[in-house]
Amino acid sequence: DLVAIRRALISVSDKTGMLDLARVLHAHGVELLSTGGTSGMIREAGLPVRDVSDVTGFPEMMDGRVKTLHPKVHGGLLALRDDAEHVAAMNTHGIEAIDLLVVNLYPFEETVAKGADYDTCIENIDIGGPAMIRAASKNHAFVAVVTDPADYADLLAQLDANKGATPLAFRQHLALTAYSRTAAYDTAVSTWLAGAIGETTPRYRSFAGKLAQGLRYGENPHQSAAFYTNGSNRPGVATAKQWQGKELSYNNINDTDAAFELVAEFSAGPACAIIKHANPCGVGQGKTLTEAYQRAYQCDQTSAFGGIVALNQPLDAATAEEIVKIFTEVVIAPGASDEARAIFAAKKNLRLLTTDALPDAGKGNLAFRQVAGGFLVQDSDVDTIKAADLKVVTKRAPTEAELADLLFAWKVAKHVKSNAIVYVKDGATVGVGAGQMSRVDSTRIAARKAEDMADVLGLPQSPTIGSVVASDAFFPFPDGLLTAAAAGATAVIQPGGSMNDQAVIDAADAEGLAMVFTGQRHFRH
Ligand code: 93A
Repeated sequence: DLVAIRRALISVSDKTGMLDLARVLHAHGVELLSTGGTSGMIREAGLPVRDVSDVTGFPEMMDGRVKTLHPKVHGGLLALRDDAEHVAAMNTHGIEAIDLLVVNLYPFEETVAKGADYDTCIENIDIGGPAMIRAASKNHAFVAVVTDPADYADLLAQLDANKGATPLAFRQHLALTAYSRTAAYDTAVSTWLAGAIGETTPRYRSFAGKLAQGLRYGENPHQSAAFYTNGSNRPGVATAKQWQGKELSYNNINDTDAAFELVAEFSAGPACAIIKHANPCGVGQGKTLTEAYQRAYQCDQTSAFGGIVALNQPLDAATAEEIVKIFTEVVIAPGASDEARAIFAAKKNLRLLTTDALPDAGKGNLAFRQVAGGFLVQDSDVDTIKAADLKVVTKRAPTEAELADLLFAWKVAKHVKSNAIVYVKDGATVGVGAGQMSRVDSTRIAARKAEDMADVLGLPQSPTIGSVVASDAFFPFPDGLLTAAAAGATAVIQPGGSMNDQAVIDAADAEGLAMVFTGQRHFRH
């Protein structure tokens, strides 16, 4: 299954490493064919090269749209060398076999990322390149195809080890990479076009990712896993710089994402979110970042152990000193001072990630979820409510302080798995109930956790007394609201919209609570 390489076609947009590769191929006695820009570079380097236009007998034309789309090229890539009819056709039409194809494509993804106009994006859709890649990949029984400069070293190692030939298993591996590349390329084109023409439900929807990292395991050790990135430059775990600590795990990546997206909701002053199992176990604002961290930590010290900490401002030394007092898995922040990094350096297991900025909480990517037989796609939940959007439904309107806490609680509730109940006091969560099948259970659990913390901290009373409470969806019955009132909440924020709204409002009035409706819910399943 070894195939010697006698003739190679090189046509690359990204010329990285191309000349070194051409030199070694030449040294192995390989004849080089190439397209305009690539052949110019090879010739200038003093290596012999034939222009594809000489092979095809046609000039490159139409701004290069037609360069390699010709039977002399595609026949040379597709012909089965052990099929008498194919060989006869090659002889009749003067088609020469091409044993190695080195192509990388017009930089379509980069062009889109730069914000280029419609016509420029169109012009950067490579047609001839993918056509050759797909042809060579189909014929991997005889042809090797390299689509990424990162694979040149492997190719050369194979040629060295096999006296200028490539083994089948290697060609199969290259074909797989090549087909994944053209699939991802076309996905980038269709995703861009859907956005450009404003079509949200194209008939087919595909997603492409680039392998960023193989992971040691998935959610559990018996699951293999990997991390793929999609080229988005949204600040977050995919683009962050890791300063120290071992590799992030699958769960770390998931939780770090949840933490950073949550803390990005708060841009006014210092804020901190601590995440466990993708749910916040504490979110706090403070005059300083240290205070924000302390207040987040105080919500649920028990759960915060081994958590993920996200900050909305660069990590400073004082906050770093505070964080290292307990075991934390990951800290992510939009920057970190040298002093803070020095403090963390002593904690070898603590991972520190920094980004250049916070993600824009008002903008998001598509979110998708797999089900058997397909996947669901939706806009990510980026809507936020302002005070002006709220409708007071009770006799008593919230005080200014309650209103500030209600809006804070609402932002947090959006990031808690449903059914979500969040008690907040003075700009910090004091009880979070997450992921229960019944809303009243979430209400009880959050209140009970707050009481537990009162015991731990030696507080005279539960911190839910005098708090406000957010519910991510409406209370279907008064029971949940009454549970919150019994825990000491004085004001409520919820979407409204239940058949029983009036009964819930009456219960709130009877308890002297202030309640506002958002008209919008934040399910998160
Ligand atoms: O415009 S194309 O789609 N038409 C073609 O026939 C064609 N053949 C190769 N683009 C084509 N290519 C691409 O040209 C390759 O995929 C490669 O990215 C690029 C290399 O051009 P040059 O050698 O002139 O720099």
